Amino acid sequence: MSKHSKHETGVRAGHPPAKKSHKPHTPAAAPTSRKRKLLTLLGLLCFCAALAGVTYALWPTTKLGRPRVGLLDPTPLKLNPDTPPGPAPEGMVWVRGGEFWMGGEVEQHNGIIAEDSLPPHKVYVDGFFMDKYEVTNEQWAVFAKETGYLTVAELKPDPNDFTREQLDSMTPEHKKDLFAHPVSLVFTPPPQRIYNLDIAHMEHMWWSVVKNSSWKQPEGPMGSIEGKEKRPATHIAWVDAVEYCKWLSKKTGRTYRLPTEAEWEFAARGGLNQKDYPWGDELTPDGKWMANIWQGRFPNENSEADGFARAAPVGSFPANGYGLHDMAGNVWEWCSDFYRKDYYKESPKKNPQGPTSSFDLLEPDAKEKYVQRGGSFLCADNYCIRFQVAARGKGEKKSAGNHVGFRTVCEAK
Ligand SMILES: [Ca+2]
Ligand SMILES: [Ca+2]
Repeated sequence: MSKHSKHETGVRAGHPPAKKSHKPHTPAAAPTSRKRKLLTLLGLLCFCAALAGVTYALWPTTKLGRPRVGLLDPTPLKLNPDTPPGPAPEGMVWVRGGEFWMGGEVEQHNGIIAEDSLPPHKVYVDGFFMDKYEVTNEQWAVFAKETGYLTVAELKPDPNDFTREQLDSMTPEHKKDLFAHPVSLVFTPPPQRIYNLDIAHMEHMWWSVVKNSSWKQPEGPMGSIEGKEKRPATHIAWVDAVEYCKWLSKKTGRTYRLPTEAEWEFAARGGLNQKDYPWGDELTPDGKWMANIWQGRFPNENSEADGFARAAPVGSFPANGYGLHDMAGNVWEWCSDFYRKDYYKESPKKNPQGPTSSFDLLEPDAKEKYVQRGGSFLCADNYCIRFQVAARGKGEKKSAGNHVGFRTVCEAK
């Protein structure tokens, strides 16, 4: 607004200099005229500053106190009648569907606004059943035992899944070592203090490629999931999650699948309209942590104020309005949609399914990328901050780490 106002003031305050120089006027009149113009200009500037101040004060603001992008819509949401088509499958709740505002302003570190969550746009989704919790180690173990399925993280890496740039950056010894064992990514706090998180590709400072890390050994070969059965299954790639859904569908005769991104966000909002989090606009209402995220300066200091340094047992935090837990934080959750930054500018209003292909300008050579939602236990106020309900994440379909899992939806019959 201020930029526009300055431009308008400039146009009004003077005429083109060439014409001005030809205007006849007395020498005595010139200072008076200039003075009047200066006073007019000053008055206009004061008026604009006052208007900007009033607007800033009245405009809906986010938690960092800056004006939101996009107007809040006070119109009540048009939700579908809350009438499930039948009993909910085990571990699931009915999410009624209806209209909602999808996307919105998402603040990243240093006050940067995430463009891929804009613009806010009205979307309709049909009702569906959804897992109350992220799929757990216990549930994944049943699938693995019955089918013998091995996740991407449990297999040796395939060179075809790497970009040319990634392969070119490796030495022959590095390649030989990397492709000889199953590997996955494990968060490892760096020994040195990281002050600037704005440098590109900083992630390698805290992500370690760890041999034999998988859902069975989320922190690497020294750990196990014994006693962690109720924690979300992690190191799950998109292709792994899809196989789980296929197995569950075949086993039950119903249609289980990953949620679309629109279904996920509708569900995560829990019936609230355009709020920052699944529970409202305040991060810690009454001083209470509502999600498993990171407290302190990422990636060096985690005070664990919410009680967990890594993934927490599912349901350790309160459910949202639809009875869903951990829709913010704990582990990222895969959606069925391809990721594309600008999709919201053209997505259909009814049951959007995502774009027909993926593209990420930051990694143009990357293989197919899919949407992830909700953030994880690694999302902190000074970095990521993608535990906000409109925030989007992404990952290659065969990528995994100890902060990525999923939950399923089941279609109404
Ligand atoms: Ca935590
Ligand atoms: Ca989650």
